[in-house]
Parts: sequence; structure tokens; C-alpha cells
Amino acid sequence: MRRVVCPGSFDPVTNGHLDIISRASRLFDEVVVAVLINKTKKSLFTIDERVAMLEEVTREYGNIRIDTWHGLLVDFCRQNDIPMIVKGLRAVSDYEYELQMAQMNHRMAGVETMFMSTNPLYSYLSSSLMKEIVKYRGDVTGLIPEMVHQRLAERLQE
Ligand code: COD
Repeated sequence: MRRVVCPGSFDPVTNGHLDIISRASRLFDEVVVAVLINKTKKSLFTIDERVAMLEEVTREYGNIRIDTWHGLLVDFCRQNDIPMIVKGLRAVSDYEYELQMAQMNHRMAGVETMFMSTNPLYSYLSSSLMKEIVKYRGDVTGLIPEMVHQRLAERLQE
């Protein structure tokens, strides 16, 4: 079975994430979306809330599994028999850090990284920007799923 992992914080999932996940779902038998637990990073949604949103918005693809992990991504890959990571590259600024991680992950465990160029519709999109714009009631139409928009608005405007 050809399996790939799409890792991230997903706080919350955006249409940029979904674009990469859906494209990967057409290339691999199974895409494992791994929500990485980073206790030093302050998040808006709990891990369970992020997982629930991801499950809801990826259900239509049919070959997505959502999981969580605390620790090195390569250990998750080893444990789940996953030989490849998929990442979206938004801009040159993403590239240097992503390249460094890809090389380190390959050195540590022989895990490969596949980079997909971001859909230009979403190249300026990040979870942080979505939080800021929704907080001040800005327009995020087409940038996050409607259900995510509702939960963000509830959380940020409560
Ligand atoms: N368009 C396309 N792709 C996008 C977009 C967009 N608009 N936004 C995000 N993405 C993709 C990127 O590939 C990004 O890496 C991924 O989605 C996740 O994005 P975020 O913002 O949810 O998550 P990050 O950047 O906080 O996640 C970083 C990781 C958790 C993936 C990384 O830190 C990691 O692998 N940590 C594990 C610990 C580890 O193994 N460390 C050693 C590394 S050598």
C-alpha cells in the first residue's frame, strides 16, 4: 500500500491544507494527516477539536486517516510504516526551513519528503492569518471551510 503522511498543527485546517491533502489523496492509497502536538506552541483549538474538524472536512476523499503525534515525525513514520512526507511550499521563505527538515528526516530515518507547489489561490494563506481576520470579522470566503469559519468565529468572538 502506498502511504504518505501530511503533518502539521492544523490550528485550524484551511483550504490551503485541504488542497495539498486532496491532491495527495489522488496519488497515494492512504493519506495519514498527523496533527503534531507541540506543547510550547499556544494553540486556539484543542487537539481533539482539530482532529474533529479535519475528520469532517476530509471525509469526502475516502482514503484519509487522521492521527495525532507527540515527538519526532520520523518516529511516527516508522511506527506507521510510512516512507514519505508530503508538504506544500507556499513561497521561497518556506523552502529553506522545509529543505533542512527534509534532509534531517532523511538522514535520521531514510524518510523521503515530497514538495507540492501550492495552488496560487492559497499561497498567501495560513492558519494564523485566518485567526486574525476572523477575529476582526474580515471576509475569509473561499479560504477556509464554512464549518471551520463558524467554529473560529464562535471561539474568537466569545
Ligand atoms: N498551501 C499549501 N500548503 C500549506 C498551506 C497553504 N496555504 N499552509 C500550510 N501548508 C502545508 C505546509 O506543508 C505545512 O508544512 C503544513 O501544511 C502544515 O502547516 P501548519 O501551519 O498547520 O503546521 P506547522 O507549520 O506548524 O507544522 C510544522 C510541523 C509540525 C509539520 C513540523 O514542525 C514538524 O514536522 N514537527 C515534528 C517534530 C520533528 O520531527 N522535528 C524535527 C524535524 S527535522
